[in-house]
Amino acid sequence: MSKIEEVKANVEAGKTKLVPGLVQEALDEGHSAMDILEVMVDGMGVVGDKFSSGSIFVPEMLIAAKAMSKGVEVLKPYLAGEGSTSLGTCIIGTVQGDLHDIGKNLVAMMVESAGFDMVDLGVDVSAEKFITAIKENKAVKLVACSGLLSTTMPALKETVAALKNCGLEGFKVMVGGAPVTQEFATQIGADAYAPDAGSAAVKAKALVTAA
Ligand code: B12
Repeated sequence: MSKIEEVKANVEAGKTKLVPGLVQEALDEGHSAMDILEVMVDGMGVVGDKFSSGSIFVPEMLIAAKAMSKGVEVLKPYLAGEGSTSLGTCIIGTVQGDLHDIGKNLVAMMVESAGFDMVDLGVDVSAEKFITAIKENKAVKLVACSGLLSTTMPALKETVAALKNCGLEGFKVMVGGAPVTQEFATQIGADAYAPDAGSAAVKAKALVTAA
């Protein structure tokens, strides 16, 4: 098994202690940070499929998520560039009712590296909390909302509506997460959608520089 395959297998198995070392070894062997990230994301896909088929349960999903987060910590300096000039502040969070944060954390990391100051509100974030954060922070140019469950897609819709109707201006709203599509994003009135963290960073920059 190659080092990169070992990373994937150990993320799937939730080997929290082994994954960081294996990620470092894969980097040392010359694998790119993006390639290592990709196999870890694939590993989480396998974990999700096993959960769907009933061969694993929530605790196994949770330890796999922890293992991936530990691996991402090692990759962070290699993935994030140097955002020297600030494009403004980005407020990010996972919408109310939703506790998934790996994808949101990756988006935060990449958007920050594109040049934004990042304010991460965490998970289970209500529309009111997003709005309060816009009021409390300077130069908010972007609000990024993540949703991973089909059951929290209505919360994404409500959040976008609340952000658009709160009377505050000067920021764009971007949405994303596994069940979200461009079509859904357009339907709920979001300014942008991106399928992954890399394209989220590109879109975020384009959104605020085009304004
Ligand atoms: C890990 C995991 C968990 C962990 C989360 C831990 C954590 N700290 O995040 C735990 C165990 C807590 C969990 C719980 C549950 N989960 Co879960 N989980 C997963 C799993 C396996 C991986 C998710 C993940 O991290 N993927 C890797 C990241 C990198 O990908 P990502 O999140 O999609 O993010 C990328 C893009 O979507 C995008 N993106 C994400 N956010 C944003 C935001 C913006 C603005 C933009 C532009 C882009 C963007 O960019 C990201 C990076 O490239 C998925 C399976 C899967 N295939 O996704 C199921 C999955 C999402 N969970 C599922 C379910 C059902 C649940 C539970 C309801 C299970 C239960 N019975 O309790 C609970 C719900 C808890 C809650 N209220 O949130 C289902 C959802 C089905 C559905 N369509 O609704 C899935 C798909 C599993 C399955 N196949 O059934 N889960």
